[in-house]
Amino acid sequence: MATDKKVLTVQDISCFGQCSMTVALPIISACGIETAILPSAVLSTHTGGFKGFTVRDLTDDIPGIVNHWVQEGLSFDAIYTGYLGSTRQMDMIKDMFRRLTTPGAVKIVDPAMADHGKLYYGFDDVYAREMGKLCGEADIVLPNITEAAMMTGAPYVGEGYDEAYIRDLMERIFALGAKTVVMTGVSYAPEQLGVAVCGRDDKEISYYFHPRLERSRHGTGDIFAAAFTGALVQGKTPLAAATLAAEFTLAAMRATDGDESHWYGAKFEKALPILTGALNH
Ligand code: PXL
Repeated sequence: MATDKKVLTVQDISCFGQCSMTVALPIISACGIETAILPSAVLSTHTGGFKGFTVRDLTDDIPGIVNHWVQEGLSFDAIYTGYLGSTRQMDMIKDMFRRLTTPGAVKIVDPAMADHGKLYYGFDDVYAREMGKLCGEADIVLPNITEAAMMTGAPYVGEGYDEAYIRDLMERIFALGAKTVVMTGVSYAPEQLGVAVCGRDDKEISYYFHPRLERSRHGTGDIFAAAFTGALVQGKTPLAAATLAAEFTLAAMRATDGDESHWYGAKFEKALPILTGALNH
């Protein structure tokens, strides 16, 4: 049975480019869950390859929206945050965690600020450290390895690390205060890539590995995070939600392979039946 739970997601609207809000809303909806949105910024496109994009930061609009929702008595069973427009928004999100949640609500933070050893356009070390503090207030944090390193001050070593390195990154995120880490882009062999899941009190890290595809794609972290959120709110464990989300993301990437005109994102629409089939019954 689909639940009647409600999710709030806070991230930017990149009007064109298949990332952040334009993938999160349809994906969480496809999981059978009512989704409210709070846009952190509006950009004409994402920042990963387009030139001359426009940006409207919406930080100053957020307190009024939150206050109105509190007045209306609205609350959410999960709040999932992604790409943000400013460090000030992080305090606003901590406020939402307190004022807009049902008892037992799950707080999910995807740092959405870096990949392949580099911060995205417009972000700096201060942003990365502040994001670490926001992750400290989360139940579940969804970093890739670059983000985990940057927000905890750990070295980023590229490929060729071992489990002790991943364990150290996770311990650093637990030390910030987070309860569960779901780390993407983990690999101990050239032909594989996967997700590592660990709770603060778990002895072992659990993994879901899949074959490594030839190229990485923009927005796939957002696709993964949205599907993870939907599956988790539908009652899956973090490992089961991460597994389904990884399968869904891989299918979206495979559906895009070979279409060079679609360089800017992944065709997640083609893979939505995987989520509707797995979650809406
Ligand atoms: O996919 C993360 C993301 C979200 N939003 C914007 C981005 C990016 C990554 O570059 O530029 C605007």
